[in-house]
Amino acid sequence: MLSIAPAILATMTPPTVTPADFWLPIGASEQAVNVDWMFNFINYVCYFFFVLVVAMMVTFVVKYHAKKGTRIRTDGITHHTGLELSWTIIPLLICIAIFFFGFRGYVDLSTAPKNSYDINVAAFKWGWQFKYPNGAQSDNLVVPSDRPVRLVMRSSDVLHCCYIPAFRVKKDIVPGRVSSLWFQCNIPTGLEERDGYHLFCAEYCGTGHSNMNRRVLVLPQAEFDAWLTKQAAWLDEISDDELYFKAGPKIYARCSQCHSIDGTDGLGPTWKGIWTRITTPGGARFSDGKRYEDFIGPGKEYANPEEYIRDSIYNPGKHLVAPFGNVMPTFKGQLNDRGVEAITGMMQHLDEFDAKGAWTKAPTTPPKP
Ligand code: HEC
Ligand SMILES: [Cu+2]
Repeated sequence: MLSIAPAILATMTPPTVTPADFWLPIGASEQAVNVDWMFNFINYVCYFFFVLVVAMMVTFVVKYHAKKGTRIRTDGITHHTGLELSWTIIPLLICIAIFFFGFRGYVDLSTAPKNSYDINVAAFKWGWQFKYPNGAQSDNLVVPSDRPVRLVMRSSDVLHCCYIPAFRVKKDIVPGRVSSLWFQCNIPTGLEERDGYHLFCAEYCGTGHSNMNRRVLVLPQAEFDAWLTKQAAWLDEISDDELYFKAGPKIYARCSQCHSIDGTDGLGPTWKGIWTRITTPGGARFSDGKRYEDFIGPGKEYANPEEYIRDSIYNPGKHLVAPFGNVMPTFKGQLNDRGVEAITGMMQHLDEFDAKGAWTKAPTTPPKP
């Protein structure tokens, strides 16, 4: 008898993980328990009535079907008060229960606890930028475990939707509005990208929609704090001469959905030969008919090519490379001077990188001691 007690206790304290099953992926947030319970409740109600309705239908078809050679007319059927009351009142009670539990869950999901940790989220075509209170930024969402986290979300262009299935949270991000959602996850994942929970944009937002898949990495508070400090200063920790190959590829990951380095034009012009193109007179034309030499050079709009690249990153719409559209988002406030320096350096040394942006000069096998 005694051995059963812990098992009963375990069912009384709600678990913080619900294992994946046929319908739902693993539930890794505190909210998941309630969401899953509601989902399963509605699901079982549906099974019950499906079986009931089909069973009665089959029974009646078999029992009352017209037999060969008989022509029986039934008297007009009036009604059965008891039956009608029960098939009205029972479903009504079930619907009220679903509304009650659903509404309570909705209010809970929409009201973040006061001690939540806020992370700013910018959704854009096509990617995410996660900004932390100390100024750090990241490409995947990194959050502390064992405390509520609130995402404060804005869109810089069209409708996007932040969806983290494992946390059972999902919220539209409407341009011009601030939306928020919150969750608490108590199961750390570590910093390995493949271990993270999926984060999707769940609102079809154009050709690059699928580039918005990211991971949510959950770290215990102390590890999270350490990561945060390091993340805020990551560009400063790299020495000047290593900047273009250590920081360049990481930054390029945010440009690669539009800019290739293998010579194929995408949404934006390929970067293959970009440095030569910009610095050699007679290069590509802009939408307004101008060429690079018309505004790059001493005394002109940009004193040197570096200035032009910097301005292309901060004010992308100013000079449009033909025939491309004005679709590049500004990276003002997201890439600082050192970031621009790193990516400019990468453009000057593109022959040292492979088609995916990995630095090929890196030693592939560690030198023997
Ligand atoms: C959503 C697509 C998109 C993303 C993401 C993007 N760009 Fe662009 N970029 C464009 C387009 C389109 C153009 C051409 C039109 C223009 O000049 O604005 C362009 C032009 C440029 C130019 C001028 C190129 C030239 O040949 O003169 C530079 C430099 C540039 N981008 C840098 C970047 C950097 C650095 C990043 C990443 C940090 C980036 N872009 C991310 C779409 C993008
Ligand atoms: Cu989107």
